Amino acid sequence: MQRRVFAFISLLAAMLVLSACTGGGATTGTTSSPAPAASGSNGVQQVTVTVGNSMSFEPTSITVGTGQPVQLTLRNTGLMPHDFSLSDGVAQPVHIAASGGQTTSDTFTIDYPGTYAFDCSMPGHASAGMRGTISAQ
Ligand SMILES: [Cu+2]
Repeated sequence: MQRRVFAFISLLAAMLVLSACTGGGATTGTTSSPAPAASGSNGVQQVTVTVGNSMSFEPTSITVGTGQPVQLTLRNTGLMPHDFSLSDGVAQPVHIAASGGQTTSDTFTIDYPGTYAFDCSMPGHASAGMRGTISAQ
């Protein structure tokens, strides 16, 4: 019995070493684990926020994983310029600007769990309703 257990453990160890050598196991059969709300390669979370002429963000609340890169795409369907500005929860302030009809994206990471406010820094836009929250879990 002892021998069998030992053999099993060494088999496990060998498998561990093997999977470590294949570099992250991206191609191994662990696809059943549920992905976070966003998808993408290398654990980058893809989030799209739409802005337009209605002085609001869609969606107004975003949930991401803590410590995982977020690629945020700002899609501006309106006529005037807007931006996504986030200064809390990130190492460096995030400022993603898109002029009318444009789509821009940038990547950032929220290092600590929490709920942080973002807004549009164009004069008057935040007070007109262009604010939202991003929660890192
Ligand atoms: Cu705006």
